[in-house]
Amino acid sequence: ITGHFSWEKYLKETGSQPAPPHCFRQSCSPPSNDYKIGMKLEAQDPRNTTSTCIASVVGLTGARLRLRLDGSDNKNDFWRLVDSSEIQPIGTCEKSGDMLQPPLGFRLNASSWPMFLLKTLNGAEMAPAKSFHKEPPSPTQNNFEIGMKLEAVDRKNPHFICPATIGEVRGSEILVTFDGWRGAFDYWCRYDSRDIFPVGWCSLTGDNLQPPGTKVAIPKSPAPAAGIASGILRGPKTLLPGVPGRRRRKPGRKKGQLPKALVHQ
Ligand code: MLY
Repeated sequence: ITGHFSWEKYLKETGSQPAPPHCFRQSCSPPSNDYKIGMKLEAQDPRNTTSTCIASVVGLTGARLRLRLDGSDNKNDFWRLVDSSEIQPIGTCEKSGDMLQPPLGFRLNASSWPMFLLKTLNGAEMAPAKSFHKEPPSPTQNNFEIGMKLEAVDRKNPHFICPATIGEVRGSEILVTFDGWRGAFDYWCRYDSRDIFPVGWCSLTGDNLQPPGTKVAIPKSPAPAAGIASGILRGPKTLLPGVPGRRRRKPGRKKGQLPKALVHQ
């Protein structure tokens, strides 16, 4: 393997600061992940959040579970923290007087749901109550500032957690920008989103932190070298000579290889 990503080195190289842990709706000591593949639990259907469904743990990564709703296909897996308020032990729904629902896109005829439910729960290994952790409280206000570094779920590829930077702050919302990906994966979310983590989270939980992308950012406003209104005439995405836009790889660096600065020696 090539060298892994080092926050320490990266923060120095980029001259940036991590967002302080109190900015996040995350526990300062991450919850333990005591689940096992195959265990069943109740989960909110992400595609129909008023439904409580049966889910199976199909994967484990750091403090997260990869879940699949029973009766659904394998194309709609989703990830939840073990301290998510959207998961609960089997039996919780019934105790509250509600009924377990088939997932959106239930593979069988709706009329076969009661029998399917019976069969899927019969002999199932249910995740024990002690493996569910209380969701941490939300910070009382948005304490993020532009430029702060963090770790964030790539919502287009939610199994990935990646180095990111606060790009903008607007009221309760923040723009999460992914380092080295030219904006392609950026998103807005609330400051108390469960998809964002303090620097060092993945190393604490044993989750896998992706290295930053290697794509060079397109500058927001071109350097004012080519005269007044050049930006207007050319449009914002046109590259001016001397602006570090789409640079070629340095000679000697192979395609897909990280720049030296990003590799832990
Ligand atoms: N196959 C995808 C993966 C991109 C993932 C980007 N994340 C990590 C920000 C692609 O190359 O587009």
